[in-house]
Amino acid sequence: MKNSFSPVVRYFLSILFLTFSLLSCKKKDPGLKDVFSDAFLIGTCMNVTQINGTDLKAKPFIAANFNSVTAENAMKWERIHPVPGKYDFAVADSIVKFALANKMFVVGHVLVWHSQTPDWVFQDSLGNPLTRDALISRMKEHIFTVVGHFRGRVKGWDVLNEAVDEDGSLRKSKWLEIIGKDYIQLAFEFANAADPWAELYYNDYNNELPAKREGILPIIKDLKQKGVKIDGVGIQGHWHLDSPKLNVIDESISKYASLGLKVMITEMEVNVLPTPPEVYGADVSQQARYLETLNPYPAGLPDSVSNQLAQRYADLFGVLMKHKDAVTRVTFWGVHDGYSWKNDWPIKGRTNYPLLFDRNYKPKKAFYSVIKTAKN
Ligand code: 9MR
Repeated sequence: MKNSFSPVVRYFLSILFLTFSLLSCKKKDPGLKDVFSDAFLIGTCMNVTQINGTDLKAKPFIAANFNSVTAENAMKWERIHPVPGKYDFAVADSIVKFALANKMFVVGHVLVWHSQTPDWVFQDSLGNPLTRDALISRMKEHIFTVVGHFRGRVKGWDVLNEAVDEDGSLRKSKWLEIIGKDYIQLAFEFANAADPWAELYYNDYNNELPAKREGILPIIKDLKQKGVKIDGVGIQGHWHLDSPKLNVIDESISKYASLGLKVMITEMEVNVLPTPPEVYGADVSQQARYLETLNPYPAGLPDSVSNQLAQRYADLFGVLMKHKDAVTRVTFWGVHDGYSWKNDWPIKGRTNYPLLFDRNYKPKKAFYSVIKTAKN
């Protein structure tokens, strides 16, 4: 049959066809979780904007890239149990529902913590400090209610968060002051009684650093010797371009794993902004003053720093992959750079770039350097 199109039309049609084929052949980036499916779970934390759909892109993106979810704030005492006798499960329930609909592993964060716990928790109705027995009952009631509510849906709980100070001593929290050091054992026992099938974790920041780690290891050994169930340790992983050293992380994973614990990186990010080393941890009560010099990249991250970040992430994932038998999950503390708490802490109003995806959900150089580590 004679071709009825003129050569000019045919020429434009073939260009159109070629462009279309090229566009549709452009390789799609793999989902982060799929790249590491033989190694460990890849998680993110979720906030209200994402779960309520204000950010329309968030949910499909999260489902495509992550297979574990932690509520960034929705399960903290001040949110889920804001006043005596009143629980508010609404946000946490939507996060859990979304996660389960997408076959994700849900982490419960957090049952017992010194921070984000209202003052009333430690006081009676007249504002006097609670007795030891009264605080134990209150802790038990909270743990039974929250863990009981999510039983069978939340598969692992951060039972205790940040109970140890930088020097390895027990943090002087209200929990310690009023109950004494067995509050730790009690928290794990209550969580286990409330859901015998859930994994139970101790979670902290800077706990890969030797002094803090050496304070935590004996606490965990003691729990294990007493037959108290504890399944894993969360190293939060609020890290920096220059700190901590890789060998410190490497050694700490081995030490925790040698106790028979699963090891998780539970709140990972890499800060790229100048930060006073005294606030290298994640103690939210610390704040530093804003100075323009401390916010050097408001308009975008220079290539030189993007490259440094990519290299740092590759090095960190190199260590995690080396320990993939012990490491069961790596959770990023934020879906993309725009969502990171590091834009506002320890200095408010900065522009940080600590994650693998940029503010438009585009994979950064660091994303590609991380996925390469899965193939080595
Ligand atoms: O990212 C969380 C931020 O939105 C909250 O304002 C802050 C205080 O509740 O907590 C942040 O998450 C913390 C986590 O729950 C525990 N480890 C340290 C994290 C960063 O502060």
